[in-house]
Amino acid sequence: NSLINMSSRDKPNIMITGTPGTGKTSLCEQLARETGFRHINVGDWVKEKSLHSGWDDDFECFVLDDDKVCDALEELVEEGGCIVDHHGCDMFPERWFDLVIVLQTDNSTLFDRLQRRGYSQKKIQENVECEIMMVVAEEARESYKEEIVKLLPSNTSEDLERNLQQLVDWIRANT
Ligand code: DAT
Repeated sequence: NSLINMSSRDKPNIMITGTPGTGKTSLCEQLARETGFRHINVGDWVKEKSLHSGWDDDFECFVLDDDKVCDALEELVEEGGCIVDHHGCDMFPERWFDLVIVLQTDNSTLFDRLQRRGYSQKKIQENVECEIMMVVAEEARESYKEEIVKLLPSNTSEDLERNLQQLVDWIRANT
């Protein structure tokens, strides 16, 4: 019943979302390698194809142009077999995804990862608060059917391994 959206594609699509630093890209890269699914890192697409309307000095990030992003990804995603990696999930059409994974990381672990990434104290604090308030989890629940949204812990390498295996199994069961 998780395949309700798959009317026009043979392979499912997975959204991997979560606050920056929760481990989306690490998981997506390994998942793509193991399954042959295509990893779409939305942030990279935005930078490479200028799918934004400038830099936001306050939030220290590009201001995404949602319409441009969706137009750019539409053809690929509608074929199926895509793993979309982004820190937000409410800008995409609901029909695109058969499974929406929200990665979650404990505050102090997330803090350390973002510090290692060289983020400013302000940006670290904003992201840790976003994680505490479960902003992305809430966004996922509001944007997709409850039964396709899964929250997964992403603190340790064991978590990463377990999440990877679970998703590999899900893809094999649904292709
Ligand atoms: P994101 O794509 O969500 O911003 P990332 O994949 O770049 O996150 O990971 C951020 C850092 O944390 C990176 O150095 C790898 C590490 N990491 C990711 N997932 C992890 C996990 N489950 N356990 C330990 N470290 C992890």
